[in-house]
Amino acid sequence: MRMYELRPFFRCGLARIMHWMRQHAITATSLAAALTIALPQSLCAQTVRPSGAQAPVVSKIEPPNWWVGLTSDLLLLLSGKHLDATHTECNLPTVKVSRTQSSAGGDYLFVWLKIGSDTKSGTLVCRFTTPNGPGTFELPLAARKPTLGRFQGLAPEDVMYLIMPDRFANGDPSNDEPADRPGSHDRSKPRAYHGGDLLGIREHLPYLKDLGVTTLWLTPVVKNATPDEYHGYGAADLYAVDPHLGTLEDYQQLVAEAHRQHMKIFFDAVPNHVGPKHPWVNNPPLPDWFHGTKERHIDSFPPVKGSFYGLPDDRPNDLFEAVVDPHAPLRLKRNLTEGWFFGLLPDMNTENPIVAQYLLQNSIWWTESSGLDGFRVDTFPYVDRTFWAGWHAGLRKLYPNLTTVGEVFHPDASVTSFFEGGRRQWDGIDSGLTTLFDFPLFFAIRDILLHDAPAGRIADVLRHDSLYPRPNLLMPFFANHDITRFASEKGSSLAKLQLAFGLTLTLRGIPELYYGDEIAMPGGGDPDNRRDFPGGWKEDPRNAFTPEGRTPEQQQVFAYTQALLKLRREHPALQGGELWHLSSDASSYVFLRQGGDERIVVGFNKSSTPVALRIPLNDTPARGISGAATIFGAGKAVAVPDELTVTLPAESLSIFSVD
Ligand SMILES: [Ca+2]
Ligand SMILES: [Ca+2]
Repeated sequence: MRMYELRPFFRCGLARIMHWMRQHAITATSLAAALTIALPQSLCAQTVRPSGAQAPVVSKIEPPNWWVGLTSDLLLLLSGKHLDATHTECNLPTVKVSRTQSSAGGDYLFVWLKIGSDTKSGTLVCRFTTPNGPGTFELPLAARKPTLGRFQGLAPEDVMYLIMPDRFANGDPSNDEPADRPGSHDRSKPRAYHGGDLLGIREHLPYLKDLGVTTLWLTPVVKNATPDEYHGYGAADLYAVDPHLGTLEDYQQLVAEAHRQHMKIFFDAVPNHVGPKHPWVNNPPLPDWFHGTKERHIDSFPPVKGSFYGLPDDRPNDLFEAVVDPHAPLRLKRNLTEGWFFGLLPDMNTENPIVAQYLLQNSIWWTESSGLDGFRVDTFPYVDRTFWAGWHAGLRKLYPNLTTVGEVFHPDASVTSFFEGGRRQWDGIDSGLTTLFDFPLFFAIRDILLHDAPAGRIADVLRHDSLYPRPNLLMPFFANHDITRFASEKGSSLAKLQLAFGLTLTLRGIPELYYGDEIAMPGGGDPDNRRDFPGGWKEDPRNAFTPEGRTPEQQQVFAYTQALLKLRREHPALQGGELWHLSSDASSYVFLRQGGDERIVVGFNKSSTPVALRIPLNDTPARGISGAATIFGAGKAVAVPDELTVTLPAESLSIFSVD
């Protein structure tokens, strides 16, 4: 028995405990042994659990702990039974209960606290009165850790790497099938848990550092409930790490160790919905906790068939277009923000201020608990914009450097750019979002390399950068966990995969890579695109985390990616430098990156034959150069002050330093 489990008994009175000890012939000299003796619940029944079957029971407190000097307001959500509190007060004079509200027949109690700035760390003990007797709850209040080196946010030199923790590396086989999740683990089933965990990631930080990435985005680590929620997007408890992945301490240790190795960790936040097995679904804390109910709700599909905007038939009609449209009636948008995702996932009523405060506090709790550096924000357009404004304002007040990256899965920059924060849109709202994954560029890269689209599509995407407040923070990528692996797309090849890395790591912005692409991992659509990293399990026949464990093809792509990452690290122009188009046509795109004291030219040729280009420079920032040297790839460049002659081999990307 741990010490804190004895607290309710001591609270019921030492005299009673002494009496019980005498009755059971336990002497004072064996008092210490009481720490390991299970004291009977009945001992304190009259004080902790008042008479009758209706006595209040607190089974869960969210958040389970907090910090002094962090926020002055705190909303607690107590779950349990018979929590119809009529009066609540706490033991610290600097903490006031400003309001309470019980709901769902007493299954929940909301408690609003005002935490004075002079509050000392310790355990807050609160007592409440109900018609059926009193109850108590406790809230540990800790001092904040020093903030130096935590909550860092992204910088131009960063490169993000997306990991699905269940599929990366198994550091602790003992948690593969937690006791309360029987039958959930089976590596032969693509939708079951495979055993990867947080310790596995921590153990492989040196591999990631050697590859050259700086920032890890982990798909959600919160507790899920069904056997096929290995991906983490079906939260059943927003205040717990899924036991397959480890513990909160494992998450804290991962962040701390990443920081020690000068890496950053991003948390996948999903305020839009919880999983279908969350206890709230059958018993919500408030009647309007969700948009609708399990039995009666709208879904996230478009209410109209065909394209409302007259777009080509092959462009899927989606609600994102209506949401950014200042002329669209609400009925065209409501399914997006209030519908249950895929008709399946319970949609949080983020317009309700109590829900909004719960969700903001949850994000603060993960940040403060771990020191994480930013949030990848799931399903960003599916949540009302007023919520995002408040969520970002609340986070930024505490963590000004924290970066948020929104998922807006859409090919059109006029849609994606609308969601970036930093300015009020036509609705008067600044979403607060730092930046976005560059989905328009993702579609262009795949179309160019795999579907015969002209190379000039890159310039076409980039000309829309005028729509974004901070285009240099956009996140180029060619893969994530929702898309068929590049290596398994029809028409793919190792050469094309390398070109996808080449473009992603040299175009403007902060790149995102998907685990395993650096070793050309294959895989079809979800969940086949989430296979186990070979070598992450000790029983694996090959260990691709090591050079000797890689096949020649795996090593080829790994070495290519590693070399590009090293080059990006060594050249500030490739990080935050300005980008200028130099030449663009159906088969090639040549661009300049200029930053600090250096100028870098990148030449991309998608065609199966070499190209030779004479590029005038006199109206570009590259004018006046006197030399060019190849620093990556097999291309050649010759410079005269007003012209650059570039020769690019078939299916290649070359990088030149010019001066
Ligand atoms: Ca494991
Ligand atoms: Ca929603």
